Amino acid sequence: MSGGKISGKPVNILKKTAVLVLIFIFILTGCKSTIESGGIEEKETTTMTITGQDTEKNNEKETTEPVTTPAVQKPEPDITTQKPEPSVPQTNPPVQQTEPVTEPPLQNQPQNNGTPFGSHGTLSVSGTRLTDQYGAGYTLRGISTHGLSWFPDYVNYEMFKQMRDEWNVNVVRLAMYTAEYNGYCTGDRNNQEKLKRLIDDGVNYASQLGLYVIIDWHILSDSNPNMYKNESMEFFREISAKYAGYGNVIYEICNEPNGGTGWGEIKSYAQDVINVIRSNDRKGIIIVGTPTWSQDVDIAADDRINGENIMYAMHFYADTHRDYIRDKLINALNKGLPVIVSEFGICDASGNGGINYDEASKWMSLLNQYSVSYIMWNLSNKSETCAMVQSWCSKSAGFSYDELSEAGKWFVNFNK
Ligand code: IDC
Repeated sequence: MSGGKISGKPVNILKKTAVLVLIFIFILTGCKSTIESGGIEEKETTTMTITGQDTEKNNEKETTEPVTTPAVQKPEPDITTQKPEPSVPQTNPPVQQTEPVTEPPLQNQPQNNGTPFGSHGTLSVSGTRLTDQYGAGYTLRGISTHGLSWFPDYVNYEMFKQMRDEWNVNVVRLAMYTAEYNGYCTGDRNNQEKLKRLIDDGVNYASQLGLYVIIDWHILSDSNPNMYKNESMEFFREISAKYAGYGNVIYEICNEPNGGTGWGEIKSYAQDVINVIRSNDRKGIIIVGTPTWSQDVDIAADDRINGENIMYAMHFYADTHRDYIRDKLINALNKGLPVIVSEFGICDASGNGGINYDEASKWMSLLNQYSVSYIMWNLSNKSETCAMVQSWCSKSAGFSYDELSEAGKWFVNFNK
């Protein structure tokens, strides 16, 4: 645009043109004074043409030659063609989609038509991962309730719908503690019935919405699953008989063995509970917890349980469990073990402390790399870092972004 870029050629042409115009005016008017003033006008016109500040006035002249005037040829960048900035800053990189592209968008789909279960059907285990009814790899991405006895209100249709439609969730885990507060094995009969009704509600909402649903026998302070093995067998006999035909129900038979419970003990418990489930449901996915709060998947990888459609649980809390536990997961996967992260948090293992975004991101890239399914702990407004809802928010569905905790916001952004 600067004058320095202008070559002599356009100036010469313009000069010639100006002379022609002068002669034309002279012939027309025959008046000397007009010639003088016309000379001045021409100078101005020439200047305008050179600087390109008034291209319209000189249209006629410019049509006679290729448009070489730099000012015309090099327009300012057109801001209207630039990509608009997103109005909400993206704090997380988009999730790398490893799913087959056949999965339709979930929003505004009729129930069970285009929904996760409606599109993918009953899952199986193949190699290290889940596959859908067509044999394509499928990754579960979801959220776990807190203990059903503590926070029953979040088990409702609208909540599940929001998780599916707005948070891109395809599985909900129903966590039923066995020993803690009103646990299934420590509370009374009424309490057991209440818990079974909640599970039934949860399974039905999930089924109506075409979501997968995990029924989680949430052992924790009862560190050895054999402690309540009879109750577990009775429970899973009833549950599997009831839901065998649903196709979207997944059984998690021991959340987190701990307190030194060895893999051998877990395996013998698992074999018995699996037999009970298989007497009713021949194909449903069964998740088995592993030693040390479901961290020792590498041990399970060397001594697998017989049977089909069995997944092994790996749990992590990003600020506590780092490279050492990630290496266990990598080892197990490299040995071909089908692993599911049926529970994780991005704070420390107490469920509190700060969020460790860096470690969380390392974990999630690893899960993405191997297409490992993941389920975040927990859907509640408890005043703890791992709860997904702000503690001051008493709603039980229909959350706005600001009503989510930092952990909740992180999940929603990550799982977009
Ligand atoms: C925690 C809950 C907390 C509850 C406690 C009960 O977040 O509100 O009081 O259990 O003992 C797990 C467990 C899971 C824990 C969670 C966080 O599976 O039950 O929830 N955690 O401590 N394993 C590792 C961490």
